[in-house]
Amino acid sequence: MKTIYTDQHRLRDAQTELYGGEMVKPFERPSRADTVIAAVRDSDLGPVEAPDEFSLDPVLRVHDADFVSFLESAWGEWQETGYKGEAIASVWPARRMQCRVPRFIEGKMGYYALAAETTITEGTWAAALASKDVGLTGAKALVSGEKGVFSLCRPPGHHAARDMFGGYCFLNNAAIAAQYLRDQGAERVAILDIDFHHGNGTQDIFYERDDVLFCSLHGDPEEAFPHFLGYADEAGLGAGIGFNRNYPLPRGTSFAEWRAALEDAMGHIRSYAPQYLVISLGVDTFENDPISFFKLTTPDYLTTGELIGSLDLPTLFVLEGGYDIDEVGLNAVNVLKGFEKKS
Ligand code: OKP
Ligand code: ZN
Repeated sequence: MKTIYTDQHRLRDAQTELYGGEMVKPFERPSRADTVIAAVRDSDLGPVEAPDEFSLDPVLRVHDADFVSFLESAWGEWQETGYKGEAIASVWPARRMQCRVPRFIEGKMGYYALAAETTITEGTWAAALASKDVGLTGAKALVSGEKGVFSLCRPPGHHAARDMFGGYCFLNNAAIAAQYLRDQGAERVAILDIDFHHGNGTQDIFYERDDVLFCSLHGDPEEAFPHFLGYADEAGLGAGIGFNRNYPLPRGTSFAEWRAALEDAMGHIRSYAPQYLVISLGVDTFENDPISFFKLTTPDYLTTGELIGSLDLPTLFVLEGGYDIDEVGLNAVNVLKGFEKKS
């Protein structure tokens, strides 16, 4: 299968992440994508191609215009204040306060942020734009008849909601790609999110819709980020009832337990009979991931790819998380290899 990649991802190179009360070097760093592209090149997976450039139109199909303008101007506005550090949210419209967008950047940061760990920096917007191009180019290749494509997106996207950034995400690459597939004529698209964290942004975007099925396997929000979404009883709303499925799983979840949830989700995807499948491919389910608590091993990713391949659907893999820098490449490529073996 083709891999879509650009080194524009390097423009997202934040120096700080708020973690455990300290400012640390971000877990979501450029070397992640370096490891993944190196593993792709070392494998016999197929060619690596540069993305096409898309306008903001496909972005505005899933994100609010005011949010997109905010992302575009946030770093400039932060600099104008004279603050020395990276742009970071520190105040929120909490319970019983007003959900209005204030004028000053510090207030805007809190309005549009869903968490404080993710800063906005000089190249963040350019990198986020390039990342969505990587996703859209993969989707376009599927429309042209490719069976499987890997969009090596960075920064990731699945926490980005209609009007919120955070969890290392700015634009929701998988959601933008899925909507693009709908707009190219597909009646039904399924998104399967196998990143360790709940894809709250993707869920938010499609929650009231029956034309995009969203299934997510993740660490139980009682214990894992993003903490305030991802429970099993979130089934969708209005027309979307029954088209959102969450599989929160406990600390220490093994591959056997994770696989049972995956197969249940796959059953629902099969009955939905989508024209395309989008996989939010995070490999932070790995046993040695520094910020997660599942116990998947490197060979398990091959099996995961084979299982996904057995659905026999045109499939777009969109990279999300995975923070064990040494193994993220091999683990992600194993999913793709397993898929190719089976499909
Ligand atoms: C992004 B993606 C852990 C704090 C976690 C943010 C995690 C964002 C994950 N104690 N903070 O889904 O891989
Ligand atoms: Zn994750």
